[in-house]
Amino acid sequence: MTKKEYFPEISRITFEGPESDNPLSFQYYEEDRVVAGKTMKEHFRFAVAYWHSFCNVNSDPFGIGTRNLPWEKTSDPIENAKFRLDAAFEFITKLGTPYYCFHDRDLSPEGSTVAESEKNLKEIVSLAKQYQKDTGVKLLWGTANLFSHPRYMNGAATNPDFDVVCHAAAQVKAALEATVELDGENYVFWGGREGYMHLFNTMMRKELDHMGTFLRIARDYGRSIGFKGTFLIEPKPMEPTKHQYDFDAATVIGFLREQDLIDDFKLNIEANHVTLASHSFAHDLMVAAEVGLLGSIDANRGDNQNGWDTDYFPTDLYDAIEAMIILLDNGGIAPGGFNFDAKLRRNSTDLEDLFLAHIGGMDTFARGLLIANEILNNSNFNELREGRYKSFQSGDGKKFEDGKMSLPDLRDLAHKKGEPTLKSGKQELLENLINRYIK
Ligand code: XLS
Ligand code: CA
Ligand code: CA
Repeated sequence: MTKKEYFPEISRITFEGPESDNPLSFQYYEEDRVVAGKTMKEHFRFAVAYWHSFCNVNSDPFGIGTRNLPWEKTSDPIENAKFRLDAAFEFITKLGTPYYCFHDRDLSPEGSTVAESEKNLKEIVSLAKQYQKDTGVKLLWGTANLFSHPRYMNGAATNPDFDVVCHAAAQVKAALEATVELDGENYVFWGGREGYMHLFNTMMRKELDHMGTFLRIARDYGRSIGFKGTFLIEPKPMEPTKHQYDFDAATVIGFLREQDLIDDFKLNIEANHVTLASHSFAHDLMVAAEVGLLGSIDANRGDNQNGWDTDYFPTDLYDAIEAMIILLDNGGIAPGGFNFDAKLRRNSTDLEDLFLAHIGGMDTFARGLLIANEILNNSNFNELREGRYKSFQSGDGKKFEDGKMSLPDLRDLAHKKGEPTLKSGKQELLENLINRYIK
């Protein structure tokens, strides 16, 4: 019996180059092309997000779903979970991303008890394991959905009710086991509803300490069952709570240091979360990369007009070039990757739209990589930046960097040297440089 296909009109998406007018082909993403010493496949380690791609029906607070999911065929949630898995692996192999990511509840339904939820997850995980084996698709990261169920309305690890913290732990335990079983390379903690809606019913210090304790015991359990990958925290400043504790990269790095988590955790930077925090995507990438904590990327985009968490597919070439300059400087993203945490618009209702959206995202980053590599190799981009700090390379500047100068020493130098000459920051030159390399 031939297997039912969910996307029968679409075959494996291939590279056809920039001249092609076939929307179901790659113009820039050529998985085996070597750029800066690595193939494109290795640079990006692209992943499909299970939740937006296979669970989301395009509903919004103003209306029910518009997207028909042909794999939701029965009223039995476990049977549907199996059809969904089948559709997911068909989609991922036709698109050609090497990875996928999931929440526990995307894969399998919550049961009426903890044990039943665990059983449901195990059943689907064993099928997923077989699909991974058959297709070569791998798990970039797993996570637990600690925000949809009503019990988490006041948070999970930071919930003021200990009974809820226990349920969160049960879910994380099972999700870690699923991730290990599927050879997941990372495990993500996005702070769901860890934050507050009002400061005056919240003991913020206590909640932050509970979160630290929770993460330490989760880490210890993960390590004890053989998880060797990176734990990731995904910053977000607001939504669903008015203030999320993992506000932005700088806040999370401070928290990891304070809570003794810095050796096991890195950051998963989502573009749209960073812009929600009033930074640019490049800003948080750089904050994390400069201290060796850039772990993975959720590739998507907000909307300049309103700043919401719109989760658009990423199609902004400037953003991609800036990101890829930082990524190349960082020596890559592995064992993290680029996960398309992005969703179709409410009025994108054709089955092929999911392909078009991912192709656009992959091509945008591939093109960004090619341009970033040209800029770094052929322009004076790095000299311009580093040259501004040349006064610290030797002499008194170097002594200052090494912590060998006092405040009076500096005062005496200021007096002796007189007024400094003004040195241009060359911003316009740098901005023009990026445009000049977009061919
Ligand atoms: C929501 C987050 C979420 C995490 C995984 O805003 O982006 O999808 O990536 O829980
Ligand atoms: Ca995300
Ligand atoms: Ca988001």
